[in-house]
Amino acid sequence: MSPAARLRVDIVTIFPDYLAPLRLSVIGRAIDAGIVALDVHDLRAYTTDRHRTVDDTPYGGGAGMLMRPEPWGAALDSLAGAGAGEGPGPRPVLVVPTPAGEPFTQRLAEQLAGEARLVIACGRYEGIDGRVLVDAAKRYRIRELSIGDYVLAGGEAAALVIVEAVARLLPGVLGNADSLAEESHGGGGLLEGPAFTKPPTWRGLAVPEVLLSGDHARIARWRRDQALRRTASRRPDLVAALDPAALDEADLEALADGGTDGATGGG
Ligand code: JD2
Repeated sequence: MSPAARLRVDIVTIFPDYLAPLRLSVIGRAIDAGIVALDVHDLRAYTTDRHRTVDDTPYGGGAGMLMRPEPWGAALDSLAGAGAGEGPGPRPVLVVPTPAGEPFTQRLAEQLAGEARLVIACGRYEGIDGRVLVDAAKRYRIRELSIGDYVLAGGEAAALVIVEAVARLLPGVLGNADSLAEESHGGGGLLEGPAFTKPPTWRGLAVPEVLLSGDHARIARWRRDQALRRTASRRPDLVAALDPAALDEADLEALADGGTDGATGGG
């Protein structure tokens, strides 16, 4: 028998093909390497009527349709006890993408990357009958998550986002261990500034001289200035969350610049 994957992910959807891109690129290789075990399940397989119905009209009226509870109950019952998560140990996490969810953040991605199992319930229409998660809470730890303040047509695109953000954190998924270390330490709640590769001049545009200087202290200062200016310009919410005690004089100057013209991140 092959060794257990680091993370098992079961996704329930009425559009299984929507999740096919997870088998490409970085996450696809993690699946091939046995680090991630991915199973996508068609919700309609859990219907019992001739027409495989998953939707119905909302009680109390209102626009649109809702997902009926019965197929969801059957699917989630079936997956709660399946495979590695069976028996003792914590209940598996049930991730439910919804525009009414808690914001999905890097911190949450890190938490989920520490789990052995995730089940992701992708709704469609105007969402899922409200009793489904009340009932599922007996067998799962439920996380209703939103990937951002805009409205999608269903949970599948959010599931793609969440699985990619979580799986890339697993040991062995990214080729370069430095890229993760840099995010958690060098990042420090700032947006990254611009980056450049060869050639040194392209279409008349030169790479900033400092990056070719070999002066590592000057390069670090320049990069931090760029990050601060860009963050001040684009994400004042992130600037407000910075620890003022962690900012030196040069930092404060860069933040003041960014507030006025940092939109291009240019120097
Ligand atoms: C979803 C819909 C409720 C209107 C299932 C939208 C999401 N950040 C996000 N925006 N939208 C979603 C999302 C997730 C799941 C569903 N809909 C459509 N639901 C009111 C329209 C149905 C996330 N995560």
